[in-house]
Amino acid sequence: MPHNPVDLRSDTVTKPTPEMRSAIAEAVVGDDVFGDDPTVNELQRLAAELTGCEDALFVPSGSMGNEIAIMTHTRRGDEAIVDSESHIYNYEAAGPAVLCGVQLAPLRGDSGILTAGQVEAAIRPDDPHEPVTRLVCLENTHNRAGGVVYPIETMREIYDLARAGNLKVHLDGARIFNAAVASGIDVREYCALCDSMMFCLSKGLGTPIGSMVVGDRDFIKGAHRSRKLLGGGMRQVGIIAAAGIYALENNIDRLADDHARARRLAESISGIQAIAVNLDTVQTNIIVVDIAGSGLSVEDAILRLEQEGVLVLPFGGTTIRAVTHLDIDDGDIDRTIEAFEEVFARPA
Ligand code: TLP
Repeated sequence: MPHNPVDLRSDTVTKPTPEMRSAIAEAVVGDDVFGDDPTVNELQRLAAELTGCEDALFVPSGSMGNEIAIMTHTRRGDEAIVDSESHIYNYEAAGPAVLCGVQLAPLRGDSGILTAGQVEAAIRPDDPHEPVTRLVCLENTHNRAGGVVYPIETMREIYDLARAGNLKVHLDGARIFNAAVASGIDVREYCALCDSMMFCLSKGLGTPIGSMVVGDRDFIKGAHRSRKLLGGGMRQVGIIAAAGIYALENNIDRLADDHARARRLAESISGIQAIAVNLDTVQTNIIVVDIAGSGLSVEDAILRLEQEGVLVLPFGGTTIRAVTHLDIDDGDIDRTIEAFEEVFARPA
């Protein structure tokens, strides 16, 4: 293989750039469990400002951020409404049940998008036989749906309904900056339509570690306790927070390049007869490809692509996922298109 493989498995695979590494090396640090780390404090201030929230908390991962939010909003025996394709429901090792004692009520969305009507119908009556519906969790962009952007009007309808019914709304905004860049809607507008949000620094924004939880002061106070309970309090973690500040200051606008590259890749390979790409869902940096028509198993298809120098992930059923990110350039997209043609248009 002449080059390093083109790694499209996830936008989590990025390596810190020399500039980010020098921000890490120069970080001023302190013990963050004592609230003494100036770099963490600055990152939390910046995250609150960018999202229009009162306060923010630095957490080790997106999954822990979601669990912290669920734990903070709920009591044991409560129920949280989610969509059945959500990350919280599928990929967090049953964290809400195990860690929070919360039952999830999964609803089938349209490309991961729930309607206010669906949510309303799922709210439990006040009956001691039933769990208490306390929380609605939404995901923007929606990973399993292929990176689709949640329509803001639908978010508003769900938020209005939740407020009227005394429910909280948590947004899994792991890729909220992708949503904002693609839709042209400020992240503050999305955050105004939820009670808490988690976003990841370690995906499209390119840091090695870390996510943020944002919300009002009371919520963040509770989230602090939940983070401690889950073992997520960290010490001289300014060395990582420095990467987060660098990412928020430098890596948001460039997400548009990832989206343009995903679009070019999706459009090019959609011409290959043996595979199917739903171009409507390619709104950000994720491409889901159905290889059913190729006659190859997902395992074999992934192996063949790897032999051509391209790494992708199995994504359920007969699908595979490719994600563009900071470490992918135009040449990598050209190589990927060639690899797809080699594997799917010129089968051996
Ligand atoms: N997603 C990862 C995998 O876990 C699937 C990926 O490669 O896409 N919410 C959403 C919407 C996510 O996509 C992810 C990570 C998380 C939460 C969890 O973040 P981490 O991996 O930091 O725990």
